[in-house]
Amino acid sequence: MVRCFALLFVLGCVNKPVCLQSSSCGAEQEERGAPQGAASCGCEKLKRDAPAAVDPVEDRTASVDPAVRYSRGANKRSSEAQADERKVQSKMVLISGGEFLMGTDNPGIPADGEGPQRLVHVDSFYMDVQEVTNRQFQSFVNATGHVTEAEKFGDSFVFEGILSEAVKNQITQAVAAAPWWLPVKGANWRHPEGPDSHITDRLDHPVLHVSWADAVAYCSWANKRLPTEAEWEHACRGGLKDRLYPWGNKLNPKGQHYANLWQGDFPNHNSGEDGYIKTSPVMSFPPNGFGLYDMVGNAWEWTSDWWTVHHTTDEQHNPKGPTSGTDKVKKGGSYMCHKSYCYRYRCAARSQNTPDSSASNLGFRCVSQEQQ
Ligand SMILES: *[C@@H]1O[C@H](CO)[C@@H](O)[C@H](O)[C@H]1NC(C)=O
Ligand SMILES: [Ca+2]
Ligand SMILES: [Ca+2]
Repeated sequence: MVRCFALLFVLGCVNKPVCLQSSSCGAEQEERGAPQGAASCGCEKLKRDAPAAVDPVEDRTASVDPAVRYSRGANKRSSEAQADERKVQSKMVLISGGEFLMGTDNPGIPADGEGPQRLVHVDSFYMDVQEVTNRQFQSFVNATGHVTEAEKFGDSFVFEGILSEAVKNQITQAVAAAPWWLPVKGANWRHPEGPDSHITDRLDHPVLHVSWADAVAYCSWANKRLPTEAEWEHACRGGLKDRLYPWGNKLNPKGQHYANLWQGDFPNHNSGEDGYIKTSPVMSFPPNGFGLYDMVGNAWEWTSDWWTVHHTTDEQHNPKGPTSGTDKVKKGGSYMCHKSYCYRYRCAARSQNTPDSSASNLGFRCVSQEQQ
């Protein structure tokens, strides 16, 4: 039976939460009882089916702490292989700690909990200058045999506008309220638009279709970790105070594009004025003041924080977000973001997905406390 996409998906790129309900899911939902959140259409999540949908034998990441499973020590590899892996790892830069103003008092999307603006202190850390690429993720998978959640589930969400006709024609589950997101069988990091696509011509693009756990597993293997939201936002701001974007307040200073976003009429027409209608090779746009590339645009980036829209104005030191939750925070927006639908390519902007979500516009980068 076709696995039902239980319904809820955060359009990372839609101002108003929209319920994505698979039209073919009705019968199955009823068998399983009321679908969570459907009544309120609280559709902030791309929500997978119950974990039972995953073969427990295959679900290796769930039972073993990824930090143990994928630590360098746990994987016996030749020093030559390890040297090769280091070569493909991202360069990191030191992000000096200190106080910064997190969030904004002029929220572009108030419902996202962008405010209030608050004083936050973060300690120094190192950050990947780039989003983790397909090549880097491949080197991790080669070394560890990691199987991503999208591969285990057998499908992932892909933006309709980048699918081939052949793949589109095979999709029977129409998504009612936001037809541009389609659950595609066989879509995963190796096949970003489904079985007839591949990554050999985009090894330097951000890896996509990775769940939160996949991202954590990669960073742990590399002796790194995901950034907290506060670290990510401090890094995004690049030393500027109270600005919208990593480079300032103007979207296109001097007519130049500073990020891979959407130009045109979402979701029907992407003019690709910035050079890319899908992802771009990492580091194709100018870095911010800290030397970080693609902090906004290209791929959304997972952070380690659980999602909440309520923030204290008391000064925080190294805040890590709530201790539990249902969704993880993602930052930065993607190549699908346009002001009309997804004004989320700002440092203060934020969105969320369930940790097992994966999609054709969601990736990550890692940080570490020590220099690698
Ligand atoms: C991973 O393994 C495949 C198959 O051996 C190889 O072609 C590829 O170059 C490897 N990738 C990396 C990044 O080491
Ligand atoms: Ca673009
Ligand atoms: Ca990004």
